[in-house]
Amino acid sequence: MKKKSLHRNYIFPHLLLLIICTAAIMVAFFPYSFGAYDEFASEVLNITHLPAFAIFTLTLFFSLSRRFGNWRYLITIIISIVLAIAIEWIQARIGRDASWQDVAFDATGITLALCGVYLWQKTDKTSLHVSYIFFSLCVIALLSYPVAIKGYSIYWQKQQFPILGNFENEMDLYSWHPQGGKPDNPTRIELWKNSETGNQALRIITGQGDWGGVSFLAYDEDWSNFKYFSLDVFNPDTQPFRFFIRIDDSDKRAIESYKHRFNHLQMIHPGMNKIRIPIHTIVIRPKSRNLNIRSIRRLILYLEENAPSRIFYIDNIRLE
Ligand SMILES: [Ca+2]
Repeated sequence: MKKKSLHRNYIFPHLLLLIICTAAIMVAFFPYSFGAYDEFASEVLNITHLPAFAIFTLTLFFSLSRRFGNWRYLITIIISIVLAIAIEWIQARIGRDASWQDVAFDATGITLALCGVYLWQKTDKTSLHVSYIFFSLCVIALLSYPVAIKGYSIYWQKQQFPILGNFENEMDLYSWHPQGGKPDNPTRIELWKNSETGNQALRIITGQGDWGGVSFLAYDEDWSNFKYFSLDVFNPDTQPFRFFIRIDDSDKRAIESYKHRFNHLQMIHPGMNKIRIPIHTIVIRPKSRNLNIRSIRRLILYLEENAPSRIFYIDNIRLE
């Protein structure tokens, strides 16, 4: 009878352990693609290290024989940490993203899980149990916050469509990213408010160097129902400058070669420049093929190679 119940007690954690390890190996070592959502998916995956390792630690602990006594804690910690480091070590060697941040998430999951087990085994005090659950939820909420904001910003960006950026809301800063310049003098961006009209625009301060400007991830938007892609560029300088507009579709060749994407050179004169490009022009511009206007992945506005540091403003980026 005792033997039977022991058997029942150990078969479940062992089975769960096997399932978790198989799932973790599939996710950690096999390539996957979420297309335009790759970056977001990898951030979500980073966070899932915490619950995954918490569950792994719990199942590992309970699948170890009770004969080990308090050694069960040490054995669990050692195996879990070795596994956490081994996953990153292997990922670094097969071209997947490996990071100490992931190991930190793993360690947090391991610590929370083992503290929980210890608390439940050593005391029956409900107040301690509740405090522990509250503390754990706070830690998880704090660590998940950046990913939650990122998820919300994607939803918010889609709600604004066909406006791609009017910069009236701080959320625009999650959609538009500075790029280029030099490592010690990178491009910076900020919302700028016109004190007379109250209108806000994006102020771009490019670092001296290559391809300084801004990029926007369009999440494979369908632009086929519109006639024009439009934007305003304000040049506070007394000299004109060369300004480039690049549009990629979701075809991976677009990122590999300029022949497979829309490229447009525009002179930006002193003062306000209202740019309006027919959608049809965008479709037929790539040298090697037509752009898939039903699946627009990326928009980049930038200055030429080795351009001097420059300040300019963009606003009302939209489809009409
Ligand atoms: Ca505006």
